Amino acid sequence: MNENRLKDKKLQGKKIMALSGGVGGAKLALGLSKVLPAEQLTIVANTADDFEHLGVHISPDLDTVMYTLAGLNNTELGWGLAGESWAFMAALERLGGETWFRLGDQDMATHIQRSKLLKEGCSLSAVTAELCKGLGIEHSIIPMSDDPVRTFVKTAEGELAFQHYFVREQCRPEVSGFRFEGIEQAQPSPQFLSLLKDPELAAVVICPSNPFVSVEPILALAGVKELLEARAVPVVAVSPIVKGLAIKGPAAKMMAELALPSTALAVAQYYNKTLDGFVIDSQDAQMAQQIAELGVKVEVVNTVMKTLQDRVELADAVLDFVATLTHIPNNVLGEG
Ligand code: FO1
Repeated sequence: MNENRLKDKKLQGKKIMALSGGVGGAKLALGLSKVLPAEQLTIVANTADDFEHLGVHISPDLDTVMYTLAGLNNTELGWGLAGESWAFMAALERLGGETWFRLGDQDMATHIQRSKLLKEGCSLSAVTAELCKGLGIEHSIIPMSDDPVRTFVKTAEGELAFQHYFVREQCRPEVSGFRFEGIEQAQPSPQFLSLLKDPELAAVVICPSNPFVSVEPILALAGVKELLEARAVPVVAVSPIVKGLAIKGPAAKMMAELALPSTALAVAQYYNKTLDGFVIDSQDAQMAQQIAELGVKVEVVNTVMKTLQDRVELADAVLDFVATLTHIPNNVLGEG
């Protein structure tokens, strides 16, 4: 299903960049990978959820996107690998080790191999390329940065490292804000930066990930928003909120705690000036007008992705929408 289905000639041969966090974003990334050939799609994954744990470097969002595009992802858990076994966890438990962050036996191979290559001085970009090759992934999946950026969640009990908040405390603490440690020093990864500057870049798709903790770290990197602003390249986001609920993860709860209405409109307002287009679910169609009043073009489609077909259809709809926002002077389009 990898034929190049870009109906609209404006995008043919052009490059699409997708920004993705974990589960929700990875679904659309998969859909895009089924519609776009490898040379036309680059997925930039959030790395601010990364953490050192049990002596290994873990990159959850990179792994979720990689495993999803490799068709190996665990659909019950939403993370990790399908058909996983947990002998390592059981053995660690017996030794009194930390088992709150579940690490499957096959998944451990990823963390061990990544950590070994990082210790040998490889960049996270180079490590990711190696792991993708091993998993037979053709499309480019790249980290947002090779420098450390770590999300800290501000709660009434003080700051929590992201995985401590998300997994160990199961998102229970009330959130009052976020801090991305290292964001001031971190640079976009080399391929991310060159794609942002690439004249062949036709659009940026912000996948339906958590805006605050999965997408914001990517946009907050030095120069990213400025470069997006400077280029007449449409930026289109797919709402991660449908009918006031996040399909997966704590986005709706976070919005409530941040005194933001957990609505597609509030997400559009959050993305503010960054967006040219916003894709909302048919169940939120009544919000389209209010969102359009922000100066954002709105597309109303089914955004709930249950099947592979849903993922492909949403990808198609997003790319068709992008094409309508792509203003390429006619003389560039050539005859016909
Ligand atoms: N999420 C959980 O809720 N519980 C876990 O035990 C857990 C383990 C885990 C291991 C590897 C990995 O790549 C992801 C894992 N996740 C787990 C999900 C992870 O916390 C989230 O995917 C991201 O950090 C949020 O996008």
